[in-house]
Amino acid sequence: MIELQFSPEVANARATGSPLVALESTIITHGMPYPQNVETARAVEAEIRAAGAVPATIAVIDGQILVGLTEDQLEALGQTTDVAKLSRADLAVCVASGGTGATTVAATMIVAHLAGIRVFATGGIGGVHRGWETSLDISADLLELAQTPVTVVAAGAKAILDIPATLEVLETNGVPVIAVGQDDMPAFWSRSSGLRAPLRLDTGAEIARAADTRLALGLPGGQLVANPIPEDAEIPRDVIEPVIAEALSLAQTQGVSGKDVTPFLLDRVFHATEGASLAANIALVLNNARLGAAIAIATTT
Ligand code: PSU
Ligand code: MN
Repeated sequence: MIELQFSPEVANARATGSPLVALESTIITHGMPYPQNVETARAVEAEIRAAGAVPATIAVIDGQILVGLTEDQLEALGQTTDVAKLSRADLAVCVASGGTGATTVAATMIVAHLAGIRVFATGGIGGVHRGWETSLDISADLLELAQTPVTVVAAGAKAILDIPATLEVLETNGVPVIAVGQDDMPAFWSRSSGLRAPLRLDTGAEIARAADTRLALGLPGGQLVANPIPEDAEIPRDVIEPVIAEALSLAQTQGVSGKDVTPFLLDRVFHATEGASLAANIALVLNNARLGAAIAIATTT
């Protein structure tokens, strides 16, 4: 049995039964530039503590699966430029070979579940990429949601994706997609994707009850909670869409593929919007952290 390494704060929360919220590390290493990545990671942790829960940032360092990072570990991870991006397929090889890597949504869900943590907050999940007809690029995050019982709070799927196709794959795999406080499916930097979300709930307590009910029904898998970015931070769809289109065509010309696609697109959008996309990304992650804490607090079992 592989031992998880709990930080003192997380170990204490487990001993006292305090509500825990898992956090991923790929958003730190591949989703944002330094130093905003580390500052955001700290701010997200602080937001969760202020809301009455305990943050557990997950990563693999020197083959150890860490649940909760110290200040130094977070800083080191944020500064390193060649950290591996670990999804379901990569986790075991990294641990077995004593490697270091940042966990994606899929790998973070796996570790959170091993640690008994039922709620996880992030920015946007991976999904079905535009051009999937030829690339077959479908994020492992979607299949993880189908099988691992963790509630993932995100601002929808990233807008760089094919959102209708992403919703179809989630539906096929029995994943509840729950918009919070509105009928529309959010689109990461924008509050609306122009599509109706499959399901809607309005409070953290309702979302926690839905997760408990899923377990009681014996249904495997998690839930995707799609929490719209706060109004004052959003980038309207008609502003961001041409930027995404340009980033996508550049990715195609340069032959970017596989794991590199998402980080490449996020970086291009960041530069093209002169950092506005990063500011929006930070605002939405903080917003998701608050909701994640509320769900964790309302989770009983
Ligand atoms: N959310 C963000 N920024 C990110 C990611 C999510 O705001 O960088 C990461 C997550 O770790 C997610 C991954 O699991 O991007 C998706 O990568 P891919 O499309 O290669 O599965
Ligand atoms: Mn992919």
